[in-house]
Amino acid sequence: MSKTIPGDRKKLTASHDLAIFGAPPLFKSALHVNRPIAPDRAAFDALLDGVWERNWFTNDGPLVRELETRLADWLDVPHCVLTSNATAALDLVIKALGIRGEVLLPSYTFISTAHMLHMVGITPVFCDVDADMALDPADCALRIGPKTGAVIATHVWGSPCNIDALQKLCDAHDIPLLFDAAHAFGGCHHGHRLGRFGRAEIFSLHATKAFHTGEGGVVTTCDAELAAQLRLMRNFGFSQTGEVQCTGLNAKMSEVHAAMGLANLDAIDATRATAKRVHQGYQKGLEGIPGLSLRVPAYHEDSNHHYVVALIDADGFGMSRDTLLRLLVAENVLARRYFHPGGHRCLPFADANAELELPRTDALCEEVMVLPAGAGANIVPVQEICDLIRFIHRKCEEITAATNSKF
Ligand code: T4K
Repeated sequence: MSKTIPGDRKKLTASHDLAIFGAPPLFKSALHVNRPIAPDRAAFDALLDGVWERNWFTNDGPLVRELETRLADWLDVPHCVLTSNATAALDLVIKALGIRGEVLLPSYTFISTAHMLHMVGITPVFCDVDADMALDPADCALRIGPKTGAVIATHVWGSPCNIDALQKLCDAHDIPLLFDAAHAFGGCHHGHRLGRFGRAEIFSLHATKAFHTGEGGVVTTCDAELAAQLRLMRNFGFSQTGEVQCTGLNAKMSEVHAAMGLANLDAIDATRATAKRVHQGYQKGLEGIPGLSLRVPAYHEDSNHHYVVALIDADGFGMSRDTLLRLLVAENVLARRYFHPGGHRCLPFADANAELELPRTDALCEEVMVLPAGAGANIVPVQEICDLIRFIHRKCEEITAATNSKF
């Protein structure tokens, strides 16, 4: 897996071999978290030829319709509605379902959901996560009230959240359950691919996702009426005959983006196999390092393996996650913390939530480190990254002593 990373590596024998002390970085080029997979260029070009021949670039074009049909088939869900991105898709779903008041969501998720809610006048109610890092149904139950209009749970890191418990809770309160499936294309629950659960699921098809269209989103649902409404709403509320049937906005996917999706869908099996291989490589390579554990999803039957998520316990590992990140970034391993510092501590929500205590979220924000991996991960030198982390752990006392003045 390391063949495409050029150059001779420096040998790591003493702590002063690390880039933080002035040595050259271990990797000549930056290793990113979730670099996009580029689709086969010939397949993409062939699809674009058709776009040029038809001179039809957007507005529910044939490639958008073909991708919707193929996604419905692949995900085994009756309705797929493609959009310009997942954030716009969520906006449409909220408006189509007439959701108001308060919406429960995990604090440990991408800030776009809370911002979208805020922008449409809904109050996000931040909840804590469970041991699987996903929305905790028990904490949700404590925060549901008469103003709660919906629950939006994230299938974080590509595997399902606790769908069954959340559905039970929402059914008991007669409120819609939506899933933010931005991370989770290809994840499975009870042997079914995600996409058919809750009232609707919303996938991001951003370039960094397990399956992508460059920019894009897709709403999947078993609700035919909702799907029809979303189709109108993504196109300013216009029907096929040009009449305005409801309020809407421009959330359409273009033909060029759909072409990217079709070309990527052709390669999805290979993409998934690579992601799994990389994940397994990290599992093996990082095994037994004290204070470092890889996230193993509790509810997953088949994660998409797109994210490699490590937890760093500062006492056990010998240094904090942030110190380790600095050392890795200096070596051009651009590992990242994620969803930091948690939605309830971000603008514009921090003041209103100053007293809110979400201990698991806060702990994750201190401990999570996402490693270079994902769909484009066939260029990630997994073993070398693992060896580097192991070396840093072995030398942590020496490094800490020498870096005390730096950090
Ligand atoms: N819900 C959740 C749970 C989400 O994670 C997201 C989006 C959403 C909802 C909303 O979905 P969308 O409305 O976006 O469809 C990225 C993405 O912009 C965002 O889509 C994503 N989640 C979020 C978690 O990640 P950044 O700022 O953290 O990463 P970015 O774009 O800098 O890319 C990551 C790395 O990939 C970079 O280090 C550089 C590299 N990269 C990126 C791009 C775009 C490349 O090498 N090539 C590229 O073309 O936001």
